[in-house]
Amino acid sequence: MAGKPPTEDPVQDAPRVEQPHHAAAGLPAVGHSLRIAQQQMGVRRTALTLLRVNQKNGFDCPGCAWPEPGKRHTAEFCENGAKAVAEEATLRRVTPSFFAEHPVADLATRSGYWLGQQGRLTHPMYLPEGASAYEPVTWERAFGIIAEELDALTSPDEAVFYTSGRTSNEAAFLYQLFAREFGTNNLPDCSNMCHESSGSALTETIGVGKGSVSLEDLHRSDLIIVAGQNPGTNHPRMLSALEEAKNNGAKIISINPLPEAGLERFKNPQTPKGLAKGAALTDLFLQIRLGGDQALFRLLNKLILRTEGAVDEEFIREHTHGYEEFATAAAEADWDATLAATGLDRSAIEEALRMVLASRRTVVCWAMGLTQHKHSVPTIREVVNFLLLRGNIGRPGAGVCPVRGHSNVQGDRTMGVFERPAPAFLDALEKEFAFTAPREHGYDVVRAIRALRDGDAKVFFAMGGNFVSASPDTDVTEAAMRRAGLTVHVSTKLNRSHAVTGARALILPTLGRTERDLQSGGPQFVTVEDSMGMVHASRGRLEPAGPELLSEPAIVARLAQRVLGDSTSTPWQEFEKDYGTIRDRIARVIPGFEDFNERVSRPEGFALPHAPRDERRFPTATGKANFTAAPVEHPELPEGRLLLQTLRSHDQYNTTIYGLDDRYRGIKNGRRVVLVNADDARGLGLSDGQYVDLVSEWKDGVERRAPGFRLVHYPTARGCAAAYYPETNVLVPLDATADTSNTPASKSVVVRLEPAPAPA
Ligand SMILES: Nc1nc2c(c(=O)[nH]1)N[C@H]1C(S)=C(S)[C@@H](COP(=O)(O)OP(=O)(O)OC[C@H]3O[C@@H](n4cnc5c(=O)[nH]c(N)nc54)[C@H](O)[C@@H]3O)O[C@H]1N2
Ligand SMILES: Nc1nc2c(c(=O)[nH]1)N[C@H]1C(S)=C(S)[C@@H](COP(=O)(O)OP(=O)(O)OC[C@H]3O[C@@H](n4cnc5c(=O)[nH]c(N)nc54)[C@H](O)[C@@H]3O)O[C@H]1N2
Ligand SMILES: [Mo]
Repeated sequence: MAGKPPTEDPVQDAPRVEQPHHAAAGLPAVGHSLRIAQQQMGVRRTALTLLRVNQKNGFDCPGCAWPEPGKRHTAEFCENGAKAVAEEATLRRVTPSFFAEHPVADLATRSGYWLGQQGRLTHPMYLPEGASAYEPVTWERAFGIIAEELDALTSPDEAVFYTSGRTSNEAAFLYQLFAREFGTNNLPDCSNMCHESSGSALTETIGVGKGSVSLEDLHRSDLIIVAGQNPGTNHPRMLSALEEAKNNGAKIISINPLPEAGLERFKNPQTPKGLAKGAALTDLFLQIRLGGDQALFRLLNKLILRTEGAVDEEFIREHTHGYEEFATAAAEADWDATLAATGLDRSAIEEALRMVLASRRTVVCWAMGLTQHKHSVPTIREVVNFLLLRGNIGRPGAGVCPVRGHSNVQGDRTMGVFERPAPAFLDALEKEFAFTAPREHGYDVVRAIRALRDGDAKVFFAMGGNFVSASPDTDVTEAAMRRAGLTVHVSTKLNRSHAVTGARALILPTLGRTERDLQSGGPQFVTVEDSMGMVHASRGRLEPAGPELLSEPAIVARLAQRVLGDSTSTPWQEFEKDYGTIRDRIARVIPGFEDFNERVSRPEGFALPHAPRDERRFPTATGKANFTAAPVEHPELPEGRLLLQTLRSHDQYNTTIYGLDDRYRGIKNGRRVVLVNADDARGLGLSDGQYVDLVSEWKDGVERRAPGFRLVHYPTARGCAAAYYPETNVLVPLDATADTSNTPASKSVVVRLEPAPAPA
């Protein structure tokens, strides 16, 4: 039997603190995930469902975007993938009677955890203007309402079409096509808050905004640097790849302000040895200050340049541009300034240099710790400089590895979900579909919030996600959303974005990855692209959560017909009937997808081309890989303040909260905690267990406050603090974004801690 959802809320947030762990995964992890899964879907469904995850004939895990190995285990999922599956395959339901019992004003008082725990959405629901509760609505009427609002706009650019990265390639392709036939490039997506900095930096330097390594490359490398990433929680299957690399002789350096358990030691539940003792993963831990990475890599680059025979001269001559200018800038890197910016010891950096010089094949992996700072783009460019110096791009066992988040976030971009589409992409789209595509760039996430806030955008449509909770500056974002005329969410589960609405609102329930997708043309499958550019099919098997649910492609196809009417010559009905016809079009529009239907029928899928990786060709403006020489920056920290990073606990998937524990960090039963170095706490006159308000300080002078956090002494780098997202999004100013990529700088928020009363 599956357990009942909680009826009370707020769930008592009463954190208990234990010692942090020094190893990840292993049997406790498997037991923990099965418990969560069984509460949601009972024993039998748990077993049936989990065995299908990431199998060649099964569905793609709706968790992270880590690739599947060629040789798969029966249980090719991880603890957190199991939680993601359970969250979707749950037997709990949110039906129209639930909405009658819970008016919007009531939903708005509930925690994200409570909302998510209520179960799957089953019916299209409508909140009329001035009404207090959502009421059931037919799909026909729902599409009619959206068409009315879109028709009434002065310009198509007053509509915003958001995507979260779980959307399949097929749905994403139709969605962007619909938005562009409607007349706008306003296609912000979760990438804008995530790996946009990686895309910006990589496109400029190597010509392709994606990672250049395969799983095989990782297994074969000599040195893997993991910077700003917590794979033990967020990409647990990556630990198996790191373990395999180590077995083949690789060394691992991890660069992080926090000692993350998964990187220290990994107990692989799929090998007998792993179960018993586990493998130590990290050979060198560089406990860096938040935002110190650019300075660190710049100094390493200087030291490499100074070492006789260390640079790959032939590669640099043949394949790169801007070397001289970069070498001049790097020569200025200074030990004292770097030690101050990074908080590291000289000896640790010297040890890192020895390991770098000993490696012929180096990979750098990174995630949000590098992408969510003001200077993220120059930081990632410096990582590219570092790899270029020793010819580590386009060589087996070496390269750049931005580890993506959402399971199809990379594919959505490939399909054209992007507010700044390349002209060549629009040309191909126009040719295929006989319409004139808008050329002006659209809004990204931050610009979309400003447009809603200022009344320049009036309709907000979301294909998945939880825009209100995921976005920065919660109060500003919520006020912006409430100004919209209509907000629409295509969703699987209830979340806060359904409770903070425009004048009118719609919730459109959709199928998840795990569910059977039957259309009039027969059973359908969809495709996804993983973090390493592998494309493969995903087939759900479970009975859909309700008979009313429509698939995402069906929703877009019907919406497009209703909104575009006679003005479209695109065969939307065909697309809905048979997704193979969508793939035929993708094959003609997007390079690398030739013979898409045929190639994706192979169980292991196929790899998209990547010019730098495959042929050391760099499709940049200069035709070469570009060295860049930005000035070194790092966050300034005023006296008596801390730099706060907002990050994920072990029991959450972005804004979806699975539970209240962060097991590896030793936090139980609570999320309102702030991790502070004991010496910093003492310096501020604060102590472990005390409650504080977090107050963010930004140059606009506005006070942003997150009240009531339990202070936890934690071995983080000096001057740095950490607390969970999305509770702390209220502290991230809308205008505090990364240069160039415009990604919210949610890993470097200057805060002061004010003593607060303990909760009653
Ligand atoms: N279970 C689970 N899996 C997930 C997700 C989830 O929420 N739950 N989310 C998915 C998504 S969308 C994404 S984008 C990824 C996110 O994956 P991660 O990027 O691993 O997620 P975060 O929790 O934000 O962790 C950031 C890490 O970077 C470190 N860090 C922070 N600032 C710095 C810095 O300045 N320098 C360095 N060197 N390190 C720093 C932090 O200490 C932390 O270890 O995970 C994906 N997978
Ligand atoms: N402060 C701070 N803010 C951050 C971050 C941070 O580290 N710190 N990280 C940022 C990052 S990396 C990201 S990616 C964003 C995430 O931003 P989003 O992608 O917008 O947020 P999620 O929490 O992943 O979205 C969860 C919702 O997606 C819906 N959903 C789940 N599966 C499906 C599906 O198959 N189809 C549809 N249609 N809906 C589905 C459910 O209704 C669920 O409630 O947040 C960003 N915000
Ligand atoms: Mo992400």
